[in-house]
Amino acid sequence: MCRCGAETPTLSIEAILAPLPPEVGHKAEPMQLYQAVTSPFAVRVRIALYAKGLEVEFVAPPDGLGSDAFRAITPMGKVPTLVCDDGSVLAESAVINEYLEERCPEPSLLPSAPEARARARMVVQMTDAYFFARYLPLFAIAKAEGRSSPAVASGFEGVREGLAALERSIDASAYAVGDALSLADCALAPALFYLTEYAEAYFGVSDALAPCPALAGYWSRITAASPVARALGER
Ligand SMILES: N[C@@H](CCC(=O)N[C@@H](CS)C(=O)NCC(=O)O)C(=O)O
Repeated sequence: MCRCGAETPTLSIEAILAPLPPEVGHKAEPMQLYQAVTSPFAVRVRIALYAKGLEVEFVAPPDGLGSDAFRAITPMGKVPTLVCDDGSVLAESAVINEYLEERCPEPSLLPSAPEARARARMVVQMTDAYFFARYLPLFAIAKAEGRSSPAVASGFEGVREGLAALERSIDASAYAVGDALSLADCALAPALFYLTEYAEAYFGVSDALAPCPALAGYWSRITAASPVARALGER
């Protein structure tokens, strides 16, 4: 008799030793990722998916980004948004990647030492707070005031400061932190892609990485990592 009063079921030794059915821990239904190929935040999640060999169904936002129909699915109407196979809806690319890491820990996108794991997360957060939050608004400012405007020039100073902080935060290695692809690379590689691809055309800045030799070297190497090349190549 067990503590709840129900009778303990008897199990044969064969049943206990039998291999688990393949579906245990792996639901058959694919997760869905609302995304856009051009979004650096969706690229971030696609790098993680490809690194882990996970298949999800890619879905376009209904009626486009920010639409009422899309906001009915995800709070801010932004991509990426992941619909888990239990129906949970997850927004925010950094959170989605942390979920994928917890849900499918192998191959890991975090180093093993707690300090290195924290540094990988630090690079993700710094990329968002000190690069994307400063760089992306410049597109609207340049459109409204012109790419040579003082507002763009002073805004880009903030971008340079963010890059200098990232320069001091990454390892001198093929990867941003440690010796393997991590969540830090998922965030930083798309950021540097958007910088090197668009800064000159939109803001007249061709030398953004010149004062950052560690970032420039990193950028020249990280594109060889196949999940990064694949995700960026889809743009
Ligand atoms: N912090 C968000 C940013 C996502 C984001 O800004 N996505 C853009 C595309 S790059 C978007 O969906 N914008 C639509 C809108 O703002 O209405 C994340 O990391 O997922």
